Amino acid sequence: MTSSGDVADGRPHVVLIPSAGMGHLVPFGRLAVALSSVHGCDVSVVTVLPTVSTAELKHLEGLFDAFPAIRRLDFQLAAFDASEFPGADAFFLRFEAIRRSAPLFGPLLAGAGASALVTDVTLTSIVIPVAKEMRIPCHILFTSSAAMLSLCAYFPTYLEDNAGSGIGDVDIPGVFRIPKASIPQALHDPNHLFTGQFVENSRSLANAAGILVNTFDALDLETVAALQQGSAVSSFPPVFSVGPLLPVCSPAVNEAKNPANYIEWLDAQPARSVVYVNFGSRKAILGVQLKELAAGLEASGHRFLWVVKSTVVDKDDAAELSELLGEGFLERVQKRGLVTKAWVEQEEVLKHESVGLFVSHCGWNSVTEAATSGVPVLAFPRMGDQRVNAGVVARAGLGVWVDSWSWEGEDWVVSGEDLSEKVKAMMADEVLRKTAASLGVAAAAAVANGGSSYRCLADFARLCLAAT
Ligand code: UDP
Ligand code: G50
Repeated sequence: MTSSGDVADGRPHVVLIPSAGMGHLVPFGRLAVALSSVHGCDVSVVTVLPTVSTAELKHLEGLFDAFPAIRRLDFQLAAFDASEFPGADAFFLRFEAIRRSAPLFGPLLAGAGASALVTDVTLTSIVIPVAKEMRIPCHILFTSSAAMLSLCAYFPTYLEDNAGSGIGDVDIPGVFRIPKASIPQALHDPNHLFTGQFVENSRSLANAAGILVNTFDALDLETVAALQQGSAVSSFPPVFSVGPLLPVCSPAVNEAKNPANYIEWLDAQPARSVVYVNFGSRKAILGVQLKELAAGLEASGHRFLWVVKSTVVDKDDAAELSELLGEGFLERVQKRGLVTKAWVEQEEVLKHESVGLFVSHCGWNSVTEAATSGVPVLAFPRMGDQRVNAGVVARAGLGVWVDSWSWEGEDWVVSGEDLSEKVKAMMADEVLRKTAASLGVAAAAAVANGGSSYRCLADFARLCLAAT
C-alpha cells in the first residue's frame, strides 16, 4: 500500500466515476473492461445510486456479473431538492445531484485506495479538487466527440471575448467554426442549469491529468491534433484517443433485456436491406415528428426496424404504439417493418448483415457504434451535442446530415417526404456504403493490438502505474 493507492500486486488501481444516463455509463463500462481485461489494471467502478432509469441499473449489474474482476463501489447520493430547478431535464438534475454529493467522494476514495481516477466530464469541476486534496491524479473521460471537446475547452474564452453579446457562431481557433444553430440549445441561456455546469467543467478541464476521448484517428484526428498543439486553448492536458471503446459482448450484460424477437426478424431479411431507426436512450420524440417519421419510412418502401421512445425515462413509457404512429400504420407495414418500444441491443443490431442504414440522433456512442460496424448514418440530431456530432459524421464520410433539418424546440418538423427521399438515396449510394465500411476497418485497426487507440490506452495505463 502506498500513500496514493493499493498496488500490492503491482497493478494500478483505477477508480472510474461515471455520471448518469446510458450515454455516459456505456462508455465507462467499456473503458472498465478494456483497462481490466486488456491493459492489466485493477479497476473499480463507482455505482451512483439510485440510477435515473432501470436500463442504467440493469446495465451496471450485468457488467459486474460478467466481469467479476471489476470491483463495484456503491455510492449513495445525498438528498437533493430538485424543486430549485422546476421543469429541468431528469439527467441534468442527476448531474447536479451527483455534483452536490461531492463531499462524500473523499471518504469513498480513501477507503478504496485509488491510484488514479477517471471521471465523467459532467463531474470534472467537482471531482478534480477532491482528487487534488487526496493527491490522486484525475483524468476525464469525455463521452462525446473531439469536436465537442474542443467546443467545451474553448467555450469560457469565447464567453469572455463576447461578453454581453449572446451566443453566435463559435470559431474555434485551429479547429473549425461551429455554427450558432449547432450549439447545444441549453448553452444559449446563461442561466440554464446545464450551462452553469458546462462552464465550470470547461474551466476545470485544464487541471485534469489527461483526457480520454472515445474516438479514433479516422474520425477526429485533426481536431485532437489541434487541441494538443494548443491552438484552441493553451497548455491543454494530454488527450488520449482511445476509441471506439468496444461493446462488451457478454450474455450476462445483454440477456433478458428485450422481449421483441428482433434478431430473428433481422435474420430473415436480405443483406443490407433494413433501415434501423433509433434516437437513443434519453429523449422522447415529439408526437408530430413521430408521425412524419412513420410516413417517411412507409413511403421509402424499405424494410425497417424502428425503436420508438415516446417518454423521457424508460420506466415511464406507457403510450400505445398504434396511438403514437397513427391509425393503421402498423398494419400497413406489418410485412416489412418491426416497431418496438423496448430496448434493443444496438451493437447486435448494427453488426447484423441485414442492416444497411442507421437513422440516428447522433448521440456519440451511437456514432462510434455505427463506425465500428461500418454502417452509414443518416444524421437526425435532436438536441444537445448531437448537431456537433452530426458534423463529424458528415466530415468523416460516415453518413449524411441535412443541416437545415429542424431540431428540438424549433416550430417545424422534418417531413415524411424529405425523410423518405434521403433514405432512398442513401440506401442506393454504393460510394457511401464503401466509405462507411472502410471506417469500420479503420476502427478495428485503431483498437487492435498495436493500433493508435490501443497504444493510447496502453500509454494511459502506464501513466496510472507510474503514479502509484
Ligand atoms: N442503446 C441501446 N438500445 C437502445 C437505445 C440505446 O443499446 O434501444 C445504447 C446505444 O447502443 C448506446 C447508448 O445506449 O450505446 C446510447 O448512447 P448515445 O450516446 O448514442 O445516446 P444517448 O442515449 O445518450 O442520447
Ligand atoms: C448532454 C447534452 C448536451 C451536451 C452533452 C450531453 C455532452 C457534451 C459534453 O451529455 O455530453 C459535456 C456535457 C456536460 C458538461 C460538459 C461537457 O458539463 O444535452 O453537450
